[in-house]
Amino acid sequence: MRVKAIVAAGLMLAAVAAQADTKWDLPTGYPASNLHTENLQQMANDVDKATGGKLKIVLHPNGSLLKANEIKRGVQTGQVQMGEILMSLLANENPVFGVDAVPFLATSYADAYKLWQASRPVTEKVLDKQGMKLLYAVAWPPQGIYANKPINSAADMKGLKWRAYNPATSRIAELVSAQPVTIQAADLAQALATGTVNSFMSSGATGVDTKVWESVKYFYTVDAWLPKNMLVVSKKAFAALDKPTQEALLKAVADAEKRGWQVSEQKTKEYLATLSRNGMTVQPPSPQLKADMQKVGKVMVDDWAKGAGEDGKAILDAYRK
Ligand code: PCA
Repeated sequence: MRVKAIVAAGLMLAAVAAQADTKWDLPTGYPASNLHTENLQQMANDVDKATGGKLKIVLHPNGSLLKANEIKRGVQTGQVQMGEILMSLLANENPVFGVDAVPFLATSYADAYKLWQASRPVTEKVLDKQGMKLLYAVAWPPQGIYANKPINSAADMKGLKWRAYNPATSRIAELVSAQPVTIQAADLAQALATGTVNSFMSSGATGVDTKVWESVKYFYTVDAWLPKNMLVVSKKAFAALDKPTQEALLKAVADAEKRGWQVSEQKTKEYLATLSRNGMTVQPPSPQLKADMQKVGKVMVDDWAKGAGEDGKAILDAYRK
């Protein structure tokens, strides 16, 4: 009798365990209202719905669980199951990750998307070797120059206290003789407010996220590149899901990738309008500034191609086809 009861209790526990919801943590480096974060939240909601609550993905925005530069390691070491990462942040590890931050290689959404299609297979391969599965990538709006004074040429950038967010933006500072300091978006408002930095390159999105007009007054729409955030999952965590849940996740991320690119492009103008509305001067770069930045871009494309070797050549060939 007692044995039977114990066996029954054991079976019940096993049944409960099999049904228990899986909870995943998803750290991101950007605030909840950011376009990428909103897109991720919708993806998480879609997965929740499609799996009847079996897979719950909990977002941790703005570096609240892991800082932007810690997220990849967090996924690799199994501390979290998923993570959103600024791809070009990893360019020192492998130049393939930095192709979307090479100035003037792809400056429109159409070209950025084409570049992504050209670089996706290699990117997937590199991540796979590191125990991660690439789920999607979505572009940020085009990158321009923010500064606390008018900038009409590269000479005007000399000596600026320049906030960098990846190796490419540090390199730009070197090439124009500005002083680079690496600061991730979550700490940017503070760094501007305290005068640690007075200039940087980024999108209108990050300008709005950080209410940049409280510190800087000029934005030049250089449209130099469109960097991407990518969503990755630990292969181990993914393999532990049952087949229908895996399929629901893959469907939700495919939808999110499509939606993300559309929303990013749609919002580009709105962000610039918000900067203007808050008193900023928003304008295209002067011909001199544009020419100077293109010179910087030329040096960087050549450096990139050299550093990225065969993989890089394959990406550029596919992109230019
Ligand atoms: N915003 C992020 C990365 C690119 C962008 O547009 C940032 O400034 O950190």
